[in-house]
Amino acid sequence: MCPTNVSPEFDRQRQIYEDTEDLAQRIVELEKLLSLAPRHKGAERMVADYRKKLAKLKAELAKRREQERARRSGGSEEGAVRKEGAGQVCFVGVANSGKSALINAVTNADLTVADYPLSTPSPTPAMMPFEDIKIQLVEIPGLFEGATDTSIGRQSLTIARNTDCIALVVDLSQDIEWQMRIVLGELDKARIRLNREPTAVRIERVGSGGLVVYGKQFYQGNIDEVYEYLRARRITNVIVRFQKPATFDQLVDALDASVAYVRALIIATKGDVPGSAEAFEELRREYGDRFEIVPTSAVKGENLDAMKWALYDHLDILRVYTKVPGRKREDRPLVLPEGSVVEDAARKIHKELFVKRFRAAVIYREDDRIKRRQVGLSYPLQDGDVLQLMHR
Ligand SMILES: Nc1nc2c(ncn2[C@@H]2O[C@H](COP(=O)(O)OP(=O)(O)OP(=O)(O)O)[C@@H](O)[C@H]2O)c(=O)[nH]1
Ligand SMILES: [Mg+2]
Repeated sequence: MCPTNVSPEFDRQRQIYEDTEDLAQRIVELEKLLSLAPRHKGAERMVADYRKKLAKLKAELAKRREQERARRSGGSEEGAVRKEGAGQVCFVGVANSGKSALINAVTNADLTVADYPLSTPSPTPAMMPFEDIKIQLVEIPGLFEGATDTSIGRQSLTIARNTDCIALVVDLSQDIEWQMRIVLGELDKARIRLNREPTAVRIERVGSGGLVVYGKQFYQGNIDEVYEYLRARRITNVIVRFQKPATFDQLVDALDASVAYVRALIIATKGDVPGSAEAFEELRREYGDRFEIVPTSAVKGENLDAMKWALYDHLDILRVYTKVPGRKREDRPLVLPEGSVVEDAARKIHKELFVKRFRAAVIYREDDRIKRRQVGLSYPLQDGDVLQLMHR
């Protein structure tokens, strides 16, 4: 590399970078080095070389992580929780945050509630009856720094990555910042992204055509690093579409099939303890724009209905009650993903009869001025709809 006029800080950082062996740390040091790099013309070449190096190191790290994951997924399934009910919510928090007490308060479960850590040693499911359906709640053993590196932590987080919703249980009697740092940190290490937009970057692997990037204006950074990263990972034919503002990290996530995007909310608990109002304010100030926050107290049974509704809302499902002409509606609703239309319900009941030989559908809506309306197969359903199907 040609000698360039550089600052003493840069020189020092270069030494640190060159002496660092750990790959992840090397990346951090190189990023620091780049931030200290001179901006004049004579240094351009050097900076470009370092940037290429950085892309290579990141690609190497991604590859190692993938290998690690492949190794781990060969492990046992012991302690796995079978999904049941209309949807599943994982209760995640530090030890003693009050997860078990909350779950006991809204289910028939009798989990151990105790003031020592890890009183719930493995992932534990319970069923919560809610508005004619059942929602499965799973307590994930208390997280701690480094939990992802333990076998029980990995097993627990595998459940969390495949769940429908994560409830972050925050204890208003313990330090808020500390809890959030631990919990968000471990989830992030497990490649679980909360309330993140998975559609900001779309990746399409193609057989030929080279590297094509659309929506460059959305990329928040130097677009060269995108090409460098792809080349360094030996991805030669791909279409990358930035559809919304996106960072380098989002690009890396999008290329990584193992990243999970999960809806999440915060359940703030122990609202009965002194000082909890201030703690709740802090929580709202720091995290209110990223998460819905429901304040509760398991001990006093406060706001548990609001919690149930918030959990339900985060599952993004609809309840649709079917009805036979001349009879009352069914007691148990069909459960469909939000955004479903009449045809989705018809398919679930009896495809031959109600889709292929569809004649008409009638929807009854309680909170509607029009109480009864005749609709077609493409009509969007709403939560609580009563649906009557007729076939030829
Ligand atoms: N004041 C108050 N204390 C609570 C509340 N909920 C739980 N606790 C207490 O907090 C401690 C921990 O409660 P658990 O429900 O066992 O907490 P956990 O998160 O399940 O703990 P682990 O399973 O060990 O991670 C116990 O001493 C509970 O009595 C609450 O709403 N108010
Ligand atoms: Mg517990």
